[in-house]
Amino acid sequence: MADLKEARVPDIGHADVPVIEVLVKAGDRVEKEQSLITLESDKATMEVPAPFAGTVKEVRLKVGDEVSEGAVIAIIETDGAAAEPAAAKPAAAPAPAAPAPAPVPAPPATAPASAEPKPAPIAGQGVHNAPEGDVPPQARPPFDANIVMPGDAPYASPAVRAFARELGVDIQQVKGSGRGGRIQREDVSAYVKHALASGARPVVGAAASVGGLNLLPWPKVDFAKFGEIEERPLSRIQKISGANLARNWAMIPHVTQHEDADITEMEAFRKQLGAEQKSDKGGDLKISPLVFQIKAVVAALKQFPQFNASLDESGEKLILKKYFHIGIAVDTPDGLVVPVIRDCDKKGLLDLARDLAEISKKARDKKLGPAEMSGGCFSISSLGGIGGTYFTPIVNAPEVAILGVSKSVMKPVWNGKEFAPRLLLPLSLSYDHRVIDGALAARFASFLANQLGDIRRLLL
Ligand code: CAO
Repeated sequence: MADLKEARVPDIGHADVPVIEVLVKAGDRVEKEQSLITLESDKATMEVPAPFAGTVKEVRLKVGDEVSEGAVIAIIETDGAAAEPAAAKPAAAPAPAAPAPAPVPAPPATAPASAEPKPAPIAGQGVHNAPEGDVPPQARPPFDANIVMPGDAPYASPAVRAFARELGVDIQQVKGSGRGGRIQREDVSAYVKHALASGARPVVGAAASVGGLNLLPWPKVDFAKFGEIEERPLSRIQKISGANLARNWAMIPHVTQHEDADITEMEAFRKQLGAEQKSDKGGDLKISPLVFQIKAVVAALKQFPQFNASLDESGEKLILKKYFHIGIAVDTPDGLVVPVIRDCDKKGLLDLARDLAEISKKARDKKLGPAEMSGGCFSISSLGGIGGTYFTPIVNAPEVAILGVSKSVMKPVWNGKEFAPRLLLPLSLSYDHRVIDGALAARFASFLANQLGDIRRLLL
């Protein structure tokens, strides 16, 4: 048998919240969870869903009304006992996501809150909208509109959201021109027009077939609530490199191949060369292990040209490079920069040592120009002077691979007869798996280790 029931405003965490949209009218058929009204607090827009299915008999609110918990939104004639077993037999039914609403006539509005049946919590436009599942009502934390609908989530009516969904547009990317930044239908159209005109693809949601990560908004936390804090703005370099790193990490399917190079002989030669530079030439040219790594990388790039390549913008073509410019990650007080040493194939170890000293100094003195940081084919990130074993360097797009170098360690290595002390250099080769297969990466890493293990090979 059909029943008349009140749909009420749930606990929204605020009082006197304005109604900005009424989404149903008398005579409408509504399904459970279908939005009835939209409320707009000073921080968020929230839709209030129907706690049960049925036919709207009367709408009790209008746009502009200010409501608090318990306000009657509408009278709904439910589909009858068969369709709503939880409402008819609350005690026997499994714990419902929302307790059954009161049949008309409802308890007086002055009744204590605890005696009031509470309607379902409101839906937060799909953001942080955790499924309620079988959580019993008493176990649920009190509703917090700021958690369900974070303040920086965009304001948009369901109709505008539906329009954006239809076009495959991620509403998070659209800038609202309405009151308080509210997104209008025209804003969605303008976003699409702009994206098409600029040749870029609109950022679309996960449901659509192309692009877009549809990520949750960044958590907004008032850290000061938990203890003392200090705010420090990011440097310009950190902001720029951060944005690049985030894009590269998100867009490139990374795999990291690890390898150890036996650099015992190389290191002896490097020390000898360094000492000669000091005594014979009276200079202070430092022979860093990095210059050997640059030479070995160039040899490996020649052997495996797919590593000396970039994907074009369409992602459908590989550009193979015939030059050998190597980027070196340099740690500066303001953040990470990657100057490029050009034509490394044409330079000897001493030339590279001079270039490395020059770019490191320029980087730390903030004297690098944009030209000195462009055109790289492959990057090396060395943490060898600091410590650690292996790590996962992030590919420096549009390059397709990067070599991470950690601190060399003396280890016992079995030589077929006995364990001998050998200096091992941990290598971490990250690569773009769209371009490079695992087998090729393993060959590249192994080739690299052989070059460093026997530096005579660098002459070949
Ligand atoms: N194993 C053991 N020792 C190493 C080593 C290695 N793999 N690499 C360098 N060293 C030694 C050097 O020989 C030097 O020893 P001495 O003081 O006895 O000469 C010492 O460590 C310090 O080296 P360094 O780091 O100052 O110089 P470098 O030429 O090796 O490196 C540069 C130059 C610019 C790469 C480095 O200074 C730097 O900035 N590294 C950090 C890069 C970085 O931050 N990468 C992370 C990117 S992701 O955030």
